[in-house]
Amino acid sequence: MRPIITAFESSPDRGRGLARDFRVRWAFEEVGQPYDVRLVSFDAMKQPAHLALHPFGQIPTYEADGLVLFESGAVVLHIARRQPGLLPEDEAACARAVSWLFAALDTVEPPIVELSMTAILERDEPWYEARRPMLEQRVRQRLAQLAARLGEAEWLDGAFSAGDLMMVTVLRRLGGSGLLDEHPSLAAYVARAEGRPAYRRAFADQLAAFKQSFGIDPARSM
Ligand code: GTB
Repeated sequence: MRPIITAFESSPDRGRGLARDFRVRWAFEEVGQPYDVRLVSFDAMKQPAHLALHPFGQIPTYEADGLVLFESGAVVLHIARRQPGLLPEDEAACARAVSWLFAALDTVEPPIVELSMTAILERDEPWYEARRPMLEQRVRQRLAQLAARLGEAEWLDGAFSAGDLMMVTVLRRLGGSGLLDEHPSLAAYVARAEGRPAYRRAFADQLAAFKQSFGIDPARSM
């Protein structure tokens, strides 16, 4: 059975690959696993059928061979453990790659999400201008630490891994803020990952889904 994942029917990111189904699509492409996508509306996500798959009524979900998963990190890890390509065979190197996956989700993503949600939801609040520099500073601290560890290396720990995949999807959320560009090595790291054939295939697929949902000719570029 081909795994089935869920994604936004009409993604609010307008096809920029920022919703969390993208990391799962990319993982499938890296390991060469064909998959199907079921697009769901915001309304459908809150209905019993979807809540049976995802207790919080969100995307992405994963279904295959009777197994249902939610949480993009768990899904990417599951894909990476089943097929070669995203986790090193060496046990210690594999454990380090998993550390990076968790670091992306638990240590780097939270301040980035808080900054971007503030910009979306609190821009008109009286405290916004005072709060934003503090949130930016938290992101800057993590980026400086990450850049220091990456150094001149191509990837975070040896070969490209699920840890890099997750970290890059998290860093991409900073696009347009200028914060990533303060660290040319991190900007180059993200660009390097975006150049991977698997990334490009996953990106093209989610963009085609977005265009289809808005009736845009997929052959025309945006
Ligand atoms: N921790 C969960 C995971 O990693 O899977 C978080 C899942 C999650 O936040 N899903 C979001 C969702 O379903 C979509 S990705 N939201 C609907 C809801 O909660 O009702 C988050 C997202 C949305 C939009 C953008 N964007 O427009 O740039 C980026 C990220």
